[in-house]
Amino acid sequence: MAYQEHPSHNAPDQTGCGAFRHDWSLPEIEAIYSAPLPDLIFRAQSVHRTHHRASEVQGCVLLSIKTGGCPEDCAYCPQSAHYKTGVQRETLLNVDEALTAARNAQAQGATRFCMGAAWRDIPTGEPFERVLKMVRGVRELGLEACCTLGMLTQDQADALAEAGLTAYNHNLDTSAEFYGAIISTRTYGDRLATLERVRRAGVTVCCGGIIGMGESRAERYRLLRELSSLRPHPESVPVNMLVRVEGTPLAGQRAEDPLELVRMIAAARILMPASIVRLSAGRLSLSDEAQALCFLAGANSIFMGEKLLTTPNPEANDDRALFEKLGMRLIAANAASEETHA
Ligand code: SAM
Ligand code: DTB
Ligand code: SF4
Repeated sequence: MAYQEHPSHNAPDQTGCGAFRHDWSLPEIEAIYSAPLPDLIFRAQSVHRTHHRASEVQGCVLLSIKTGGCPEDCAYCPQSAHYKTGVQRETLLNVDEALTAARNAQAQGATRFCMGAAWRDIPTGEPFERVLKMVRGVRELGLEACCTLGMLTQDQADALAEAGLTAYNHNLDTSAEFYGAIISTRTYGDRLATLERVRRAGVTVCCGGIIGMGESRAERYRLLRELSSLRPHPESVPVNMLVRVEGTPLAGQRAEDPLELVRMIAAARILMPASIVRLSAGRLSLSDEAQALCFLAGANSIFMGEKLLTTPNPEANDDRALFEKLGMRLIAANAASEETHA
């Protein structure tokens, strides 16, 4: 039987009471995540093809607009001021620098431009006004604009919405239970409160996590339950594999099995059918075959370009060759902005 492809690649559950479930139980999530791999992939593909075009991937490019010196102590992060990682502290970029990078991203085929700042929370005054100008400029280019700037107030969320921000990235990273082992300078509740403000402002939510930090599968089930209980589901769900950076407390973690990443992506796809699932940090440590499995599992977005925020990412040529080999393509610009505001 030929699977029907959904005309809209992402039709978010805007009401929160649509066809999508927000009450997945831990035993159900465990059964999905730990199913025999062929069964898991088949189920993920079936869901994927109902809501997305299976051979298309959204290209996003990241830019660190304010690097290093972050007061938070996230154990995975090279930008935390608590660790000596060699990342130099820099001031906020100017608007022209950001927009030049956005134009380059567009020329590379990206349809979303994501700007990240190593802030605990967004400062007020000129720096925030500058970020708003960046957002307006990115939108004027015809790109989706995403920001990840730490915690924000309702007024800041509303101002970002007003500037045309498409999405705000704010990850839960792991389960509430494991959170304290990774971050001590803020709580899970702080994170959820920011997500709530983003939602209330009418900006779409980009929220996911990291695997490979020493968490058990049970912690991943809890993260997946948390993400899928958000109403509506986050429109995009980044799944990162830990990039082990020298100087961070997690530098000595053992390398995660790529098949765990495949399972995590497949489970996210099944639990949150219409969301964009982004194969995020960690691609450099994956073979072409492992990345292909991630796409089979339902990943339909990647970060392109040689750099994530501070760590390396596959070269543009390598990604081009990979897509060619897989017969897959980037979502074209005019089809990409269907991630509507909720
Ligand atoms: N300061 C903001 C915040 O924490 O929301 C934005 C920037 S922060 C770098 C964005 C996300 O990048 C984190 O939530 C985390 O999921 C991911 N990240 C950071 N360092 C990572 C690493 N070494 N490996 C994988 N993901 C990482
Ligand atoms: C996300 O979930 N992953 C991206 C993006 N959102 C901001 C960031 C990955 C950062 C990896 C470490 C670095 O390059 O500094
Ligand atoms: Fe700061 Fe974000 Fe890095 Fe945490 S993840 S240290 S909040 S930049």
